[in-house]
Amino acid sequence: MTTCCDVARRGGIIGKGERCDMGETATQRIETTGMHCPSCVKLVKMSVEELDGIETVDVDLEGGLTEVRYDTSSTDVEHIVGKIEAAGYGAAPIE
Ligand SMILES: [Cu+2]
Repeated sequence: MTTCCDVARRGGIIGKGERCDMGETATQRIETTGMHCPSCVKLVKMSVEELDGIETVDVDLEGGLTEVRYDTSSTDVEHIVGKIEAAGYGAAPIE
């Protein structure tokens, strides 16, 4: 689902980290397995960023951890996990 915030973000009306006051921002940590170099980190990051409503993606190669801040009205954990898995890595949300 594309929101007005996404449209505004793409059009450069609001910055990447900014958001409208519609949706809630959630932070999800995801155990990410199978990464072994900085290219893996980039791949995971780019894959997740393809989703609408993603605000920030931080990937920790050493710790095997991806931390995603996203707009709950645009996407959800299942979609994020699906993107990481589609890129060829293991993904398990951490409670
Ligand atoms: Cu790699």
